[in-house]
Amino acid sequence: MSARFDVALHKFRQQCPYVSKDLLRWFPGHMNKGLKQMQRKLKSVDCVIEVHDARIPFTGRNPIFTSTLTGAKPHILVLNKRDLVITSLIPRIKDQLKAEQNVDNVVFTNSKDQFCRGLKTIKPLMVDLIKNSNRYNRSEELEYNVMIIGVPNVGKSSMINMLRSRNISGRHVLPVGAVAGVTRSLMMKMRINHDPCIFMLDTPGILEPSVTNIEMGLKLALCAALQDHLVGEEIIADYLLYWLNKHRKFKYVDFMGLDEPCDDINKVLLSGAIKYNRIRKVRDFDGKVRDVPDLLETSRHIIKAFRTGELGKVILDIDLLENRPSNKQEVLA
Ligand SMILES: Nc1nc2c(ncn2[C@@H]2O[C@H](COP(=O)(O)OP(=O)(O)OP(=O)(O)O)[C@@H](O)[C@H]2O)c(=O)[nH]1
Ligand SMILES: [Mg+2]
Repeated sequence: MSARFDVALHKFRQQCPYVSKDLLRWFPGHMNKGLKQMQRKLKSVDCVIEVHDARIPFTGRNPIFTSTLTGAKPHILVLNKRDLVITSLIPRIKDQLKAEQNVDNVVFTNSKDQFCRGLKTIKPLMVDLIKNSNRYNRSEELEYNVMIIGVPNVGKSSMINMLRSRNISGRHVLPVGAVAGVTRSLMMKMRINHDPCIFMLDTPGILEPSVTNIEMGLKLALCAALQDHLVGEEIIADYLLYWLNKHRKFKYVDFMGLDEPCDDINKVLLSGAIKYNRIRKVRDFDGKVRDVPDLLETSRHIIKAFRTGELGKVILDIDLLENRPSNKQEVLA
C-alpha cells in the first residue's frame, strides 16, 4: 500500500452498485441447446469435472449443474485460475466448500502452467473415483468418459488441452479465448490418456437463465463469464472500483495515475484516460473537432489489468469466507 495517502481519511461505498438484472442475464440459444445435449449425453459419462473460477469459489456456479448433471456421477470441482488468487486462503476455502456444500473433491489449478501440481492430481483422482463408483450400464466399458462443465470462460477448454498426455498423437487443440462463449457446441471428444483410455468431452459454458443476485452477476461479469459489452464496460469497472476500495486494495491508485484512492468511477477513468492517452475525437454541434477522454477504452484497460492480476491477487468472495482475516492481513497477503 502506498504511504502517500492516509486510508483512514477515506470513506468508501459499502453498498454494491445497483445494476438492472436484465444487463446481467445472458442465456443465448447455444447455451440452451448445449445444456440439453449435455443432459442427453450423461448416461455415457463416468465422471463430471466442474470447472469454476477460483476468484469466486462460493458464488456463480450454475445450480442447474448440481440439480441435473453432477448428482449421481463422481464429481470433481476444479477451481481454475489459481495464479490470480491469494493462495494462503486455499485450505480454508476447501474446508468451507466441504462443510457448507458437501463438495469433497476440490482441486485448484492454473491451466496456463504445465507444471501446475493441481493439474497433475486430476487424472489419478478421476481414475480413482471412477474405479470406486457404480458405473451401472457402463460397468463393462474399458474406456472412461469424463465431461467438463462450467460457466463460460473459466478455462474448461484450456484445461483439457493441458491434461492431454504428451504421447497422445494428433496436434488438434481446442480453441480457447479471453471472451466468454468460445466453445459454442457440444462436444469435442478428446482422448487425454491411453492406459486407461480416457476421453474428455468439452462443453459450452452455461450460465443460469435468470440472475438471482446482482452482486453475483457482477462478479461473474468481472471474471468475464459474460461478454463485457452486454453488461457495459463502465459498469464492470465501477463494480471493480467498489470492490477494490471496500477491500483496501489500492494498486489501482498508481495504475490509474491518481494521487489517492477515489470512489468515483468517472474521476478514476478520467485520470486513467489522461495517463494512458486514451483520447478520442468528437465533432461538436458547430462542426469543430475536439478531444475527449475515452472512458470506454479506459474501462477496458482497468478491467484487463484486474483480469491479468496487475491490480493484485484476490478472492472476490472474501466476504463469504468464514472467520475472514482482518483487512490488514488481506492487504499483506
Ligand atoms: N490466468 C489464467 N488464465 C486462464 C487459466 N486457464 C484459462 N485461462 C484463460 O481464460 C480464458 C478462457 O479460457 P477457455 O479455455 O477458452 O475457457 P472456457 O471455459 O473453455 O470458455 P468457453 O468455451 O467460452 O465457455 C483464456 O483467455 C485462457 O487463456 C488459468 O489458469 N489462469
Ligand atoms: Mg471452451
